[in-house]
This record gives sequence, C-alpha cells and structure tokens, in this order.
Amino acid sequence: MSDTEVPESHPRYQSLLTRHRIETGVEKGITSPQGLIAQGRGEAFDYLLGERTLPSADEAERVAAAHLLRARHPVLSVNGNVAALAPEELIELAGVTDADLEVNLFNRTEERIHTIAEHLREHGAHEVKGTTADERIPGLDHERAKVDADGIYDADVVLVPLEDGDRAHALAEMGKTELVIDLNPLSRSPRSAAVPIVDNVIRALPNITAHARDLTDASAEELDHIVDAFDPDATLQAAERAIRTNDD
Ligand code: PTJ
Repeated sequence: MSDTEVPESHPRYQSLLTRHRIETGVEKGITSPQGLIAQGRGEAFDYLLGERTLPSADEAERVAAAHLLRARHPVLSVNGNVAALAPEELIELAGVTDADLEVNLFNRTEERIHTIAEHLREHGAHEVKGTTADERIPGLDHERAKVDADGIYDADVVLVPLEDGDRAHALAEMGKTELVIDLNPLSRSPRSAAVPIVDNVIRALPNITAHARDLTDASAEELDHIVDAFDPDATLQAAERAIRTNDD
C-alpha cells in the first residue's frame, strides 16, 4: 500500500501512514528490521502522549532551532528510520539551518549507508556525508563508532533522531551539543542530551524548521538567551507527567 492508499478519514491515519513508510523503508533496504521494533516502541509512547506535540516539546524544538542557527558546524544525523519517515523534512531543516546531513547507523552496513544516501539525493539532498567514515567516536565498538572527519566528528551541534543510548552518551562525552528526538522520555539518549525533544520525528522536524525560519533574523544575544533559559530536566519531567497523568 502506498501513502496515498491510507484513507485520510481513518482515525489513526497518521499512525498508519508512518507504519507504511517504515515497512517500505525495510523493503527498500533503507530501514533495518530492528527499525520495525523501534517504530513499535515509539508508537506506544506517542499513543500515551496523545499523538501531539506537547507545549514542552514545542519549546525544546525552538531551543533546538536556536542551537542549530548559532552553531559553527551543525550536523543532522540520519538513520534508517528517520530516512524512511521524513526525508524531505530532514533536507528542508538542513537547508534552513545550513546543516550537513550525515548517514550514521546503529546497525551499520556499507550497502545501507549508500542506499540511504541515494534515497536522500532522490529527495533533493545535494551533499550527503557518512560514506567516508574516516574517523571514530571514542568509546564505542568499531562499526557503530564510524563517522566522517568533516561531518559529525567535526560538528559542535548534532541533531540525533532516535539514537541508541550508548552513542548518544559517547557523543556527549566528546563535548558535542546533542539535540535528541525520542518519544520515550525515560530513554538514556534524551537523558544525555542538551536538548531532549520528546516528540515524533514526523512532527518534530517540520516544527524545528518553522522555528528556525522564525528565528532567522534573531540576534546572537537573542539566540543565546533562548538556549540559556532552557531546562532539559523540566522538559523530560513535563513529558513524563503528560504520559502518567494525561495532562500537559
Ligand atoms: O538505522 P539504524 O541501524 O541506525 O537503527 C536505528 C534504530 C532506531 C533501529 C536503532 O537506533 C535502535 O535500535 O533504536 P532503539 O534503541 O530501539 O531506540 C529507538 C527509540 O526511538 C525508542 O526510544 C523509541 O521510543 C523512539 N522512537 C521510535 N520511533 C520514533 C521514536 N522517537 C521519535 N519519533 C519516532 N517516530
């Protein structure tokens, strides 16, 4: 079934659409089979969050936009799930914030790296990093550690959607500012992030882009103020509260 064959009137339209994108991603060799399991976990949390962007997540998305805009070298890390779910949204955000796109996989194979890079180019990306893999993130085993020297290795700010906990921790240890999108507020990755974004990547990416557009003319002082006023723990607590009590 293609995207267009899901009836828009269906009460769980967005969720069905998302499933089909992931399924197609697996069929095309973009998403790993484990990506299906990650998707299932994400769906459960999204259901508990009411499949909406919480006010606390919207604030975190604005802060993420401010970080990307003031960064020396921002990079958007791309895995097999986000590539299948939101390729155009990723490319748009990279364009608005002048960020690099780098394919960086948990279950790394050269074939999947190239398939994803090609998929992004088909959706309009000019340059996609991740194929050189000439540097390593310290503290991780061989395949998961591979990054481009002029990409994630050099970046000061990295947006990592759906990252595994170990790598999120290792990137933070390298001193990088991590912006992590993850629907599970209890997961280790958002907990090691400077900016945890507890939202679905499908909603989060276009919203970060909208905030970035809004902040394009903001002064350096204004961006600093947005970043400095942010409290990551309060965001995580707000998301957990929303899940437990069904309240913002
Ligand atoms: O393509 P690869 O090889 O890099 O692999 C990517 C996955 C996601 C399979 C890999 O990183 C993995 O196994 O991740 P985990 O440990 O299952 O964690 C995935 C996290 O993402 C979970 O906390 C989910 O709740 C969350 N998640 C799943 N779908 C979404 C999501 N968060 C935001 N938006 C989603 N659509």
